[in-house]
Amino acid sequence: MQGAWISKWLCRKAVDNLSPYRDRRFEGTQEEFEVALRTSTTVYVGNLSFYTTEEQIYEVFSRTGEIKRIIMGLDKNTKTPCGFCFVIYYTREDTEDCVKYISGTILDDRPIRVDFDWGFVEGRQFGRGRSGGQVRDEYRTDYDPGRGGFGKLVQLE
Ligand code: GTA
Repeated sequence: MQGAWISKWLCRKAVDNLSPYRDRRFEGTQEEFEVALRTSTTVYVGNLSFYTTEEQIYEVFSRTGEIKRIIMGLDKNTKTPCGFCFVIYYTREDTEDCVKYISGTILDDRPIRVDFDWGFVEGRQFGRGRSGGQVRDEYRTDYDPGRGGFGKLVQLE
């Protein structure tokens, strides 16, 4: 009994190390989410400039392996890039190398964040913020010229 609890705790720790992010729209159980994170060949890339192109992303991310697909994150209203994307590799090994070696790389003067992801499904490419962009851009209080100036809520004040 105690062994089962310890192995569950160790499993949770491993996922904590994989990603602190939990997608509230993932429809499966926590266990299914954890399996997906551990086996998927998709990464989420955050803190991108709105001006970074798919070609630039291709150039950087193909350093750790052959890329199957890139999906740019878009403002759901304007359909323009809003600072994130998904990159899908062919193999898990390339996916892990990507998180290990590319996260923190400077692209368009900003450190990008690469995170394991549970897998792309249609609709996930759109920002979930009320204004159409990413949620985090609504609460941002700094001025960030690469990500639309002030955060959306500050702009509305
Ligand atoms: N794998 O880290 C990630 C990640 N993020 C941040 C977004 N996605 C991610 N995927 C992985 N790892 O498909 C994916 C989403 C979706 C797409 C766009 O990108 O699964 P989003 O960024 O617009 O919306 O998603 P999401 O993910 O629902 O936003 P979330 O996580 O609730 O909030 C993001 C951040 O906003 C928080 O971490 C916090 O910094 C800030 N924030 C949210 N609410 C508040 C608040 N009330 N006050 C202050 N800050 C807040």
